[in-house]
Amino acid sequence: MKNKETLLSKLSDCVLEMEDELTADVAKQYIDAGYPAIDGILDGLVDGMQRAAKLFEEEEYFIPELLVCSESMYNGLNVLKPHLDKNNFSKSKKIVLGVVEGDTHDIGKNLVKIMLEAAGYELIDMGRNVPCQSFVDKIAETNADVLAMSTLMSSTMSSMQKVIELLKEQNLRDSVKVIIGGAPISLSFSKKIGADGYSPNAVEAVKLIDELLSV
Ligand code: B12
Repeated sequence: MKNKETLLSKLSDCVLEMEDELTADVAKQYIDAGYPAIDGILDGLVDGMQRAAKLFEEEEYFIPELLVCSESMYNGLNVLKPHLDKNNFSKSKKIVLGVVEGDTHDIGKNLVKIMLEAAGYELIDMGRNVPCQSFVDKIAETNADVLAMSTLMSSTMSSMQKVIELLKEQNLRDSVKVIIGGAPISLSFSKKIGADGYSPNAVEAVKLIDELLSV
């Protein structure tokens, strides 16, 4: 049986090296060996995606490579996700989640969704490039407890502020907690625009929401 570290680095390499189908096979070997799905996702698949992102910044990988890397990552996720330790108690709390207007980066948002679902929350996923007013309409329609917005681009960060302003104008701000995240987001930006919180990754996002809702 392969040891955990070997399989984790193989998972990471599979994503980086665009091993589309092999990623799922290695993920199966990892699960069959009895290792925890959460580590396989974060220390294997996400690690590979982060290494790919670094090569993109260094202009060694370009958009087509990144797309195949993300496809490999999703192939592995499909295998690992059903094995995440689920909190079997539904928390009876609803979260509206989406990527803001102008931005189509959704890998991080999808990871946040997976972790929150595993923690027992009900997720309403609005996808990516979501118009500001659509977030507000969805909060009004669903009475959700939390609005979670993601962006990876500095040019679209201002949409988050716009959504908060719209919530205020439509008297909905006090009925929903707003959290934000994504690579260019910081705690100080979150405070500046009047959000209730920020977290740097998907695991911390669960803790943040648990705290905000006192569950
Ligand atoms: C993959 C990628 C793409 C893929 C996206 C595929 C997809 N479906 O998502 C493709 C190739 C399509 C793409 C396209 C573009 N991209 Co791009 N892309 C990236 C790249 C390399 C990695 C992003 C990623 O997936 N990271 C891995 C995930 C796991 O991390 P993450 O998203 O940060 O998410 C984690 C946390 O941030 C957090 N989180 C995320 N969301 C949320 C939300 C909440 C509520 C919380 C609490 C936490 C949280 O939790 C997540 C998991 O732990 C980044 C570079 C980088 N280093 O980030 C550039 C980058 C984001 N892209 C960039 C750009 C400019 C573009 C393009 C305009 C084209 C171009 N010229 O390159 C287009 C965008 C078109 C558009 N309008 O949307 C720039 C943005 C620059 C900026 N600061 O504004 C970056 C930074 C690259 C660069 N340095 O130039 N891109």
